[in-house]
Amino acid sequence: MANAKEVELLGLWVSPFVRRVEWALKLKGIPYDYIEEDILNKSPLLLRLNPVHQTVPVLVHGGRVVSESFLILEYIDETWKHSPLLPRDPYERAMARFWASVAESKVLENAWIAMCSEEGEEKERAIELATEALGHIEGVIRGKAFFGGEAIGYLDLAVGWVSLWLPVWDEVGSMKIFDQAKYPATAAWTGRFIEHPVIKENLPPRDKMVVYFRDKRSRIMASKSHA
Ligand SMILES: N[C@@H](CCC(=O)N[C@@H](CS)C(=O)NCC(=O)O)C(=O)O
Repeated sequence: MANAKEVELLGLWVSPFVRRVEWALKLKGIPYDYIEEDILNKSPLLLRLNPVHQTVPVLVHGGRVVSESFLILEYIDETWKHSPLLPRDPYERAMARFWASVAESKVLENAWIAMCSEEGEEKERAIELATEALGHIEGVIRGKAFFGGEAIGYLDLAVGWVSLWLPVWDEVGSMKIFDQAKYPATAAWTGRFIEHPVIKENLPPRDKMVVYFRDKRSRIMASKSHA
């Protein structure tokens, strides 16, 4: 087991990418030091540790640096093997990675685009792509407690943002990608996910999130209209 000095995480309180790494560390009981970043004024430390993407999360373990949240989850799972996140079966592992990447590239990215777009064709198209992909995710969770089976696993952590961030983005973007009536299995799963004690204690406050994303949206809209 690592001691606290061994593991450091550079993060941002409101980031879904950072939270999934924190959830993994907490589920495995790995102590870590958390360093909050100001992504509008990035620290020399962040720029030095993650010069390629300059994004959080960044995990530092015994002086070695890993960036990109999905790669960090894999690194954590391979380094601390107890309470495994990824399934053992190679096919199941491939499927967990496949659906994580679908959720990220189709649901998350399009939900973000939709939230940050004015009413119109671009927004409609993004909503369509996100909802279509969410429909596929609904098929994956149907009949299961968690994507990982009986316990939270890699795919639960990957899709975890749907439980809180997506409803907030829907509110801020005046849209309804996550229609609970349309995706009842996903809705039931978000209820279970959010009630898990580790997750429940490690969620940002919803009201602060709304303020943060409203501001973020305005800034992005303003920069688009000046482009
Ligand atoms: N694909 C990355 C995305 C990370 C990301 O976009 N992080 C945001 C915070 S939510 C960030 O650091 N943004 C700073 C920037 O883009 O300049 C991951 O999964 O780690």
